[in-house]
Amino acid sequence: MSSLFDPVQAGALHLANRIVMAPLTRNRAPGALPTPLMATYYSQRATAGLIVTEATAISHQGQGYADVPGIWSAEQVAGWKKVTDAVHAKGGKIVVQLWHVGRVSHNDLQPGGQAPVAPSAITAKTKTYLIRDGVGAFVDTSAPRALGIDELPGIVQDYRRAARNAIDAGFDGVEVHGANGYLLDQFLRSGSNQRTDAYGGPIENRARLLLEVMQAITQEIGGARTGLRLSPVTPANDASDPHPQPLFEYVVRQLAPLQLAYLHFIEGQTGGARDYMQGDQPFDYAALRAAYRSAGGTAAWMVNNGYDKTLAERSLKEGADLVAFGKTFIANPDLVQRLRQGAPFNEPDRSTFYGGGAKGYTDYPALASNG
Ligand code: 8OZ
Repeated sequence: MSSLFDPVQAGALHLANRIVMAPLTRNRAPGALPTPLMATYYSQRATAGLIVTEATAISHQGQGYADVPGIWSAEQVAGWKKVTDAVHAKGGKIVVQLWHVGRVSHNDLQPGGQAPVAPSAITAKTKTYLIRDGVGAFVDTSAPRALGIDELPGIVQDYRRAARNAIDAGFDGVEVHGANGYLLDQFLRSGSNQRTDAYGGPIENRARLLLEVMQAITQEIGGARTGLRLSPVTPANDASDPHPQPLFEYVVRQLAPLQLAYLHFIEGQTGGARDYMQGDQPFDYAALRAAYRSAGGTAAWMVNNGYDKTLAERSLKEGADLVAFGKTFIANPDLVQRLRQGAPFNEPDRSTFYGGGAKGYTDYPALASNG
């Protein structure tokens, strides 16, 4: 039986262990540019089997928070190259998480101060994060406008270009952010998608944009370098749908032919209850995986949300291939070693999660090296 510390192949990615650093928004990229400090931060965590970067905007329109990085310009690609070089120098593997926030944004963050875009003109009951005069604050998201059907090919193209940029920047692959109530999840779920065209209504229509994006990216860089994150029941960012089981089973069956590197699931409420429900039945993750496998899907199965070592090992026994750790990785750059030794963990400091500099970012201590 495999352990957390055994290597695994995820598509084209050969990973030294099954411990993944989850994507974590840190708001330390002013002007959407990756910095040398980010290279230090990620390289400190290079013993993870795989690092998934913080969510990274595919376009200016895809931005929804202050000081999050992008991957649409040559300058951003050059900044990311320093990050990937630093991680690779330490023997690590790193993919970039590709992000379009949709309605979870603010006019102040959008090109020309315009309204954010969404499947439908429904404001998300959630907050975003702005930095004004150097002071960070959570503020209500702005009212979005509904995307015209003629605008969707451009968004697919933005994802495709971002994936190409990721390879040019030296990433081992990409993870598409299809979770947590951002654009692709807004299209999937009925609470945010009330369109009456080919992208709204029945499940096949609501899944269309996500599947077009996945097809475009896998054509561009190969399925074996492409992962996807989904969160079937999370209420994050006002996401809602009363019937998640058939929706997400449809999605994974459609993804099976793409031979992705991995599928990444947030189980339950992001950062919260693992047994959170939407609709009237618990979500059945085993049935989801069975639907994917019986459709021929070969991607590694990555799980996330509130894992500790015991739960992680149980999950591997039950058929998961990879386990992503979030907040624990913020505070423990050498998490792999600590899990292996059963060493205690540093506690994360929430006050430095979003924004700031080295404090609470690159200054968490590693264990003294034992040789
Ligand atoms: C925390 C703060 C801002 C964004 C997500 C990208 O929830 C995020 C995010 C998390 O996926």
